[in-house]
Amino acid sequence: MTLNRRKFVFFLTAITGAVVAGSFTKMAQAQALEEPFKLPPLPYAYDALEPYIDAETMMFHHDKHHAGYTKNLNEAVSKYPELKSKSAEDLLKEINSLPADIRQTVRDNGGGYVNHKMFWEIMSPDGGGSPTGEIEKAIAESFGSFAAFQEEFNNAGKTRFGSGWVWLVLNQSDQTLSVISTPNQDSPLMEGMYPIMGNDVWEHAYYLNYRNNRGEYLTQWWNVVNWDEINKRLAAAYS
Ligand code: MN3
Repeated sequence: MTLNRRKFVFFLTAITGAVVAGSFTKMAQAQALEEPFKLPPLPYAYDALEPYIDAETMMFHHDKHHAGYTKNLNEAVSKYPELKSKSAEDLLKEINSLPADIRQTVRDNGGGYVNHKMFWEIMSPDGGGSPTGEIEKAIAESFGSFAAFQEEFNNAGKTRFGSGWVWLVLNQSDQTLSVISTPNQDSPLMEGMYPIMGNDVWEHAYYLNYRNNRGEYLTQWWNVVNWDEINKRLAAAYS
């Protein structure tokens, strides 16, 4: 009797456990389906890029701004289940064929989601210095020298009126590299270009530390540029 009772309790516990585990799995699956886009964690501490980018800027930029774009992108696609299985990058490439009622929201927030995912990765506390590897060659071939490239990039960032981004892109039509800037959160992917690297020139990216001096921010930013990651993106651009 005691044994049977023990067995019964054992099975009851096992079954309850399985049901609970099963419903957690279902909840996780449902959540993944509801919210396909996840805010990636910062790959380093908030203060890792100091003194060039301060911890408070990083905290607000990642935890508030990037989190906001992620939330709004998930909300935008929530009523179109067929869009939830697509990558955010694919949504941007197809921006002009998305349902009209969410097109602008995906443009702004999908752009913000993808742009910032890249941004954290192409910076590093071990970054800075001159470009290395294939990107060094590509910059020399396309711009003459690293200094000439930096000048063009900084100038494009400085003269972008209002909020936006400055980019080094691969034009997929003719396989050439160029420096461009885009307004708001517009991504080069929307124009058939691959973003190899980009700097955020929204005031939220620099105002606490540099105030209105965007030019100084653009100059100092090179101290945290992660050339290893940019080399990976260059390879991806050509693939
Ligand atoms: Mn930003």
